[in-house]
Amino acid sequence: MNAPTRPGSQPLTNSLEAFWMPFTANRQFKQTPRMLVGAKDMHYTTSDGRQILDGTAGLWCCNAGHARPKIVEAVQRQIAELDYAPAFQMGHPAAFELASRLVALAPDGIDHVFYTNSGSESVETALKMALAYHRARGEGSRFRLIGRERGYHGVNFGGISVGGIVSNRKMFGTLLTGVDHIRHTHDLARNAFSIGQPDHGAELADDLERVILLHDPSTVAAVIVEPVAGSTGVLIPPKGYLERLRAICDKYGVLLIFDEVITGFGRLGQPFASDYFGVTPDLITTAKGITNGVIPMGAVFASGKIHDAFMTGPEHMIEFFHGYTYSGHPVACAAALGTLDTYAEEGLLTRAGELAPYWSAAIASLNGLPHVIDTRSIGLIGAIELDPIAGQPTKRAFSTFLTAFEQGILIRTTGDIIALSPPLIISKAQIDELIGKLAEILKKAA
Ligand code: PXG
Repeated sequence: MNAPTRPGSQPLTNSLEAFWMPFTANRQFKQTPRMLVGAKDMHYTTSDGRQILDGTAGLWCCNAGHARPKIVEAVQRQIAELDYAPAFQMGHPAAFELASRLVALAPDGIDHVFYTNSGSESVETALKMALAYHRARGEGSRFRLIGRERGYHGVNFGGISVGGIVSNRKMFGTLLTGVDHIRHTHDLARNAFSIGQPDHGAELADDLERVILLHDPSTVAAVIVEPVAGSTGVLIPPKGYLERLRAICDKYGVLLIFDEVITGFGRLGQPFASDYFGVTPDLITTAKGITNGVIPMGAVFASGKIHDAFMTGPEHMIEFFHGYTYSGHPVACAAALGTLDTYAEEGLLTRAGELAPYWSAAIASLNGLPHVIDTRSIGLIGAIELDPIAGQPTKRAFSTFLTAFEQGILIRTTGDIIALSPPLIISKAQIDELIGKLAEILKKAA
């Protein structure tokens, strides 16, 4: 066994060395670790006993806040009763109950659920479903997948191939073949300081038509977009844009996939962004808020049209050669059921809509502070875009994150953009505290 050591030192019982941390500046973190040891409702507790106001719902996942009793109890009960059940050719009741409840929440026409364990797996699953759907219908020539610049669809090979974040792609070889990208919609010159959907840019959807025609529609299987792009720094779709994507997909028989890993489960004030924007895709990828982040789980929601295309051939045959050991894990299902109960009892799937005017005004109050080149908001999502320090991109936002953490608020940064997505239980007083502290930090920033 390797005893954890640093060169030249005694074995450490609690070294930070061994854990290679995900999406983290490992060396910076290990010099000045930020350790969380507890969480309740709107707050984290740090290892030095401080309370941190959660402005990000963990990583966009704890929509009902932390350590909520219904979810804790559901998980405890399930783990004692049925800890694991094989997912292939076997079932357990909670998986079916949950699927029925999820489908009841989904937009009309979306009536089946396929379980995964994360957003990344939901994306891979949806892309594979799209390809296999066309092939099952005898249109196997539709093999191309289309993503969008600046899109984030997790970190697996399909997801980074259709994704459009350069640093997530450039180190990893040739990726999937047969992928193309449409333009992103971020346009500060025309849309800076918008509240809600920006006015300009619906015509950018026509780029989808250009790409489809370039490759010929007969080769195109699906396009995947985030209705509101999160990880890339909160890009809100211009008015009319998503409707136009839908129309172009319909015209050419291309499937539309909405990646709702962050927008699903109430972030915009409706169960799904599809409801909020009134645009129904063929497939919806979800994760995060499905279990309030408590147990890893994701789900792909599919329309009847897609599901039914697979239900042909001999009945004893597997229809879709795909799935995970932990698809529909009993403990994850229990967490999800407890989560849906909590959302329903507290009206959380629509609460972001009630808070949105107050929230947007709070975000817009940051306009005019030093280095703020844009603020934007929709539902209970906000972004503050900062002018990068010349020659040192990302540094200004990251310093703001570090100071914010010292001062008791948790924010997220991507590039030089601060993204906020608090739990949906946040109070107006807590919004004031979050944005007030952030304003003070921005005022003092160099
Ligand atoms: N799709 C979208 C739209 C996402 O936002 C994923 C897929 C991947 O999910 P998993 O569960 O595989 O991580 C995501 C994840 C951030 C941030 O700070 C966002 C995500 C993850 C971590 C941080 O914006 N989104």
